[in-house]
This record gives sequence, structure tokens and C-alpha cells, in this order.
Amino acid sequence: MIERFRLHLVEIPLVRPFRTSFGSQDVRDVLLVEAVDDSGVCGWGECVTMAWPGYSSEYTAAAVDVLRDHLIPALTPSFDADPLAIRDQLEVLRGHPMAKAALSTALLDVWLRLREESLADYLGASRTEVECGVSVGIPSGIEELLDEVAQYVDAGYRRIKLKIQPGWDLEPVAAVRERWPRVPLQVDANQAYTRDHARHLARLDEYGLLLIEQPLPEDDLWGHRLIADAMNTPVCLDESILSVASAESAIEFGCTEIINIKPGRVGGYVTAREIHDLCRERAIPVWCGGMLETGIGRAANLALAALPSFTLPGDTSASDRYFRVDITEPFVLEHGCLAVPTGPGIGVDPIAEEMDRQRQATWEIAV
Ligand code: OSB
Ligand code: MG
Repeated sequence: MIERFRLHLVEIPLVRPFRTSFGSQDVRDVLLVEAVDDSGVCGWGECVTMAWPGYSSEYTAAAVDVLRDHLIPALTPSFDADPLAIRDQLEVLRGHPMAKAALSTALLDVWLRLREESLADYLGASRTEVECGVSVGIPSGIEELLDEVAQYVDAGYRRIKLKIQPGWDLEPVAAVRERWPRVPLQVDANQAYTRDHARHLARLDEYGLLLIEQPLPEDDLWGHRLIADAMNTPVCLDESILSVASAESAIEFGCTEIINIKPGRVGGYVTAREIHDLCRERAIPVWCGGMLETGIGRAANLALAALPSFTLPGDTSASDRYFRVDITEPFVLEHGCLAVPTGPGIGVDPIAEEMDRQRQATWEIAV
């Protein structure tokens, strides 16, 4: 029986600022949900919200509020239900997929630990390690960009993703392509363009990109179809994919040729697996996105990224790409891959001393 929850807010410095079209971060404010079972087993879920609503409408302070005042009370007293039933109960409350994902992952982690089953086995993973890419923020200039990409290429990352925005697109892509003619390369706009940019974006075609991620606002599915028709580079949706239904619409309307699956954005791992299964049926390749997670969120993402249709390297980078000190044992890149955790549940635990060192606040919720 679950007897209490703890929400932990920790703040971890990033190794370098991460700038995108929607803003810049130099620390990661991380909200972790801990579900405490009366048997002594604890489960963990990382809430991938950021401090401000730049990527989506969710943000961390609102996640604390909705978890404490709405989501946890909505489940009381049936926290021990199976993962599908938990999702059904949370669906009655609208929106807040990241908060829902954190809560349902903490409960799933307890549920699996009690069964001594790994998340990878539960989801149906087909590999023991996953190929990793890296997402490169918008730096101060081309020289800085080339220096940063060189570090990642030398470290063995299997693909490079450049963040772009109007005014920072053709030139950085050309510079990276010129220096590394064969490195698998893709770009992510985080909704920074408009439909009127279609012809401009088509100029990226000559650089042999794997894909362009989310050029237009989240709700503009048809606009993405217009962009896809205007360019040869495959369009890949991130922010627009919020559910199995939105994934199916995007595929059927020809708005996306590849999908970035982020468990936080779709409300958790059960839905993430269903989107994977849909994409498998429709022959749409998928890859696992990231939100600058600590080792807690990364461990669970690696389990998901080990499923068969995750055929492109994801944004599941090693701990040292983000933090000098992670809050779990660090994930270390080996020949461009990270190992999928094999222990029960998500397979990792936070290091208590690191949590204490970085702690900003804790909320305790007895049920
Ligand atoms: O759009 O994929 C994105 C980070 C924060 C918010 C949105 C995104 C990202 C990344 C980094 O691109 C992914 C990672 O390395 O975790
Ligand atoms: Mg993205």
C-alpha cells in the first residue's frame, strides 16, 4: 500500500547554458515524485517541466500545485491499481501530461519493484543498449558551435541535433556539414517558424538532414503538412504529439514522417509505448526525446528507447553532457551507446547526499 508521496525540488547546474528558440537555462530545476510503499519500497518519477512555460504550457510550480491538489487526490485511495487503471483515472483531469507522467511513473516504479520486473522488460524492450545522439543549444557564434560539436563527435555520439531559429539556421547547419560531411545531422526549431518560412526552410534540403523537428506551433498540424510538402527533409513532430490520437492524426494527414516520443509530453510510459506500437504498424520511425533529465528520468527513457521501432538515435545523452554531478550513478557513453538498466523498476535510485546537496524544497503528502 502506498502510504505517502514526497515531491523533491532540486536545482542542478548545467555544464553549459542550454539555449533554444524559447529561452535559455543554466540550471536544471528538477521535480522528482517519490511514492513510498508501506513495505519500504520507494518508486521514482521525474517531472520534465521547466521553470517557465516555454516548451509547453506546463511549468514546475504549476506541476507541484496540480500534483498535490488534484492528481494525487484523484487517485486516493487506489494507488496500487495497475498502470492502465492509473492512467484512466488521471485522464479525467485535463492536460498536465508532464505532472501525470511523473506521478504515474513513480507508481509504476513501485509496482514493478514489488514484482521484481524491470521497466525495459515490462515495456517490451528488444535491446540491451541504445544508440545516443546529442542536442546542441544555440551558442554565441559559429566558432563556439563547432567547438561544442567537436567535443560530442569525439565522444562518439551517433548523431548531432542543432537547435535552430530564424536567423540561426542555414549558416550553422552549413558550417557543421562542411566540417563533418557524413555525421548524421538533424535540426530542432521548437515552434519558432511560421508557414511563410516554408521556402526558406526548404533551403536546408541540400545539407542531407535526417529530419527537421517541430518548425511550427504545436497546434498547427496542417501547417506542418504544408512544410512537409515544400521540402524533402522529413518533418518530425515533437510538441504536437500529445496522445495516441494526435499521433494518428499527424500520420494520417501527412504532417509527420518521423515522431519524437517523449514520455513526459504524452502523460507517461504506457501511452509512449502505445504511440510506439502505432508507429510500428504505420512504418513511422521513432526516437526518444529528452528534457535535460537527471539519471532518474534518463533511466526510464533508456528502457523505452530499447523498443524495436526506436530506430533513430535519441536525445538520451550521457550524464556528463548535462551535469558535472548527476543525482544517480552517472550514465556513461560507450561506443556511442548507453546501457539499458536491468534492475527492478527504473533500475536506478537517487543518491541521498546529492539530493540533499541540491535540495530547494520538499513537500510531503500523506494519503
Ligand atoms: O525540444 O527536444 C526538445 C530540451 C528541453 C526542452 C525541449 C527539448 C530539449 C532538447 C534536449 O532538445 C534534449 C535532451 O538532451 O534531453
Ligand atoms: Mg524538440
